[in-house]
Amino acid sequence: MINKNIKSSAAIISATDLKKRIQHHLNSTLGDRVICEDAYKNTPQNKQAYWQATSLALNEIIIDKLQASKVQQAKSATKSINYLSLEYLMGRLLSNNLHNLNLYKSTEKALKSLGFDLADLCEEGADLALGNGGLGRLAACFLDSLATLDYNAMGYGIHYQHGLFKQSFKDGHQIEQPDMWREFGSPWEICRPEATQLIPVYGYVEQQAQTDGSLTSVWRAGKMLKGVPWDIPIVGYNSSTVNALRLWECRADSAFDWDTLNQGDYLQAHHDQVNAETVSKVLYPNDEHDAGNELRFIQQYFFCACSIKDIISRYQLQFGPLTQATSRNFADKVAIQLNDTHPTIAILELMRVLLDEYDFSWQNAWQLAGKVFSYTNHTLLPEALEKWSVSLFEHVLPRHLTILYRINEAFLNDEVNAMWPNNEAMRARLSIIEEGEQRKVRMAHLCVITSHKVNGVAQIHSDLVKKDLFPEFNQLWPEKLTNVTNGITPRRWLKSCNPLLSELLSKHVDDDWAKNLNSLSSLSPLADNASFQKKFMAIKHQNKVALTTEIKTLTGIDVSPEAIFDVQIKRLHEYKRQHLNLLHILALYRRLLADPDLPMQPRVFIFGAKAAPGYQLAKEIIYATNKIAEKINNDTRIQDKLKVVFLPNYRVSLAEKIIPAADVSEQISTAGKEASGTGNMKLALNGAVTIGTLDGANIEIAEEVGDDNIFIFGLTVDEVKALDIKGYNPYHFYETNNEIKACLDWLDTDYFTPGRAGELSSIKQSFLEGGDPYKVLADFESYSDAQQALGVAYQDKKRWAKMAILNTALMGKFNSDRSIEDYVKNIWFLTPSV
Ligand code: OAK
Repeated sequence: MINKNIKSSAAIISATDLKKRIQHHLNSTLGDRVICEDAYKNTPQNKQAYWQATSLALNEIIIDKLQASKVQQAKSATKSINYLSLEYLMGRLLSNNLHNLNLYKSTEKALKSLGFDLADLCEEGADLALGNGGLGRLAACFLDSLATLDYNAMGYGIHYQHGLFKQSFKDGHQIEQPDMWREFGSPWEICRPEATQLIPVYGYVEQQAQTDGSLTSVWRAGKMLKGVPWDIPIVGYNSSTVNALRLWECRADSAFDWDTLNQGDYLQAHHDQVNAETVSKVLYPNDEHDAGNELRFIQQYFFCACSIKDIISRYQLQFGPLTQATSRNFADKVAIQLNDTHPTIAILELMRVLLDEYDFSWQNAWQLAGKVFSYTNHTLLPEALEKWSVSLFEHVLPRHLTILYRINEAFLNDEVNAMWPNNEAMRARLSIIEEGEQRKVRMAHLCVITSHKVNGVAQIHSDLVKKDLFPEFNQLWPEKLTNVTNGITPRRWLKSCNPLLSELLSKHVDDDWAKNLNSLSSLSPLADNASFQKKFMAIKHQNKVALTTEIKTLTGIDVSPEAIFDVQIKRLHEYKRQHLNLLHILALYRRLLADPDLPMQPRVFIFGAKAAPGYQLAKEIIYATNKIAEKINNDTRIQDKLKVVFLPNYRVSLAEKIIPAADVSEQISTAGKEASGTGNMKLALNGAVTIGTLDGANIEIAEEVGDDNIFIFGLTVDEVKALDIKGYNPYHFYETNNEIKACLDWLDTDYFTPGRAGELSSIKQSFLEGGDPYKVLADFESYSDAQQALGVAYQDKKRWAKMAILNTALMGKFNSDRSIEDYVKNIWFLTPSV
């Protein structure tokens, strides 16, 4: 019962045909880069060439489908969703594309006859790491689902020359190196010079008298940027659709610069303007932290402006001129989703284009904007809520600022005043402009005011968005704020990354589970079945053996696959509380030193995390983890009962190796801080059992798997709030819990950093003098108890197998196809093109 109903136009391509196509690229496209003698076959250069030839051969097939999809989408005249995101964490594409086209097996065969192993070749591809973390990976999962469900969708973003930095460790410290994902080009991208856009920036606004006596604003731009699009095809799974991810590269518009040069002193006045090429040079490596400088602002504007122009020209190509008279049709055919506030300027740019270039009245332009835009909020952290200074706006986008003022004025005078007449405090709170020494633009306010729908990304998060973040907006427009719980694509996060488990599931599930993930629930009755348990756990063991080898290669550390593999993989942030995990590791270590015969299942704690280069404490947590790991891993007294591994350069392709091998999933954020989490879903889908707080999507995971199959601990959102109101005193826990005290005092010694006492003290300080903002000490005891219970559960092999199987079986809700269908039904109102 394998791969029911796989229908793919590409499925008819045979291994022989694929081999010919690969050979064609080896011989012609790649010229003499391949060395044919057997002795050289497996050199890195040759493997790269074979990877490239295979990718090029596949991309040819994909481009055919892309063209066919465009024709079909035009024919069906379906509404499109345009997903605007500053980040896309695509990972590698070869294996995923092959699986989605049902060509994996035949390509494997083709390559085997050429003397290569496909899985091995897939490792040659660079990750497309054009994002930081959750928000960027979600965008990638959503593109996969949109194509799978045959929706007409375009992803828009920036073609960063350098994606997220590469991480390595030097004496335990994080070192950052530039990411060179396309140093010599990428076989997956297609340049589209015909869709180049010119983007004005800087300059000033002039009032021009019209013949009827009225005044219009004319923007005299000071510089022109050129946006060159690169398309990356997005292949649906077992569907007819291939969509595109369109990434804009910024170049100087030399013609414009020559022109302004002739104006002499005018150019001089703008000598400090950013250099065009720097705009798409590098991804800002901050996760949930506002970078706040001019280049970042221009990045946002640049990609929004290119995308809005492109959306309009695609619309006009298909449906004819955009005018006030046809504006209703535009709203029927175009939806634009803002992935957090980073693309907010798209709202102002659409308004500007409609007003200044398409002669729309204010009323018509504003109505249209409200119909097409919707906004997703991905965090409640105050430091991530974007605010740009009014003076920067004025300098870079003077025309947009005048539009923004008018939107604000209308909103305050009409809507706010009607609801709260003459209420100055309310006006100040809801105004898009934050008054103060430096006046600022609140980007989230603009998004909420304009959009017809605003969603959070898990039920509890959406509730908090309503209650705590935007209570007044919720009062004004009770229908506007809503929830769409996040999801993950089961294609990448099970089918492609865990082939052994995928095969087992396909043998026991009638439906094509990679499309209909809910069908895995039919496995539930097998959770108690001894023979199925054996098979399921044997696969987990095999995946653990593979990860053991990877760990040895990457770190030199020996770990045993018999141990519990306890995994925390995500960006490093205090709210995610890697340091709670670390504190518990210290406690376990102490307990083992006090009693080396302590009965416990050996444990390997596996971390993967990048810290933002400017986030000092996050880097110190990485350093502390590495130093503590070094000491523990080399301490023979504890008989290998405890190991700690920090895998360098955590990224999508590394996640694909760790997740299938995980026994335990650490989801331990302070309640109310993690909007949703998606790693929690990936790990549970692959049979890891969660230890977690009642935060984000953990709550919904617990609802699905039931309390017996998850380890929940810690303060709830309401308890965290109550503690804040009462006044939280971390010293209380330090003084009354001996284990906490001993572990924190340990960090002040040179035990883990011989001869350099105090190197790890900043973590203790953050808990005590720093006030422990994320309540690590308050949750420690409850976490430690849950860990104890988990260790006991693991030793009951049958109980654990049942838990693991049920986690896999009951993740259907978290298919990103379901998330997309929620957006379609409640926000975008699309119909499939096929
Ligand atoms: C990044 C930058 C600014 C604002 C939010 C983010 C972000 O990555 N947020 C994360 O988004 C994920 C997808 O919705 C959620 O699962 C994470 O909980 C959230 O932290």
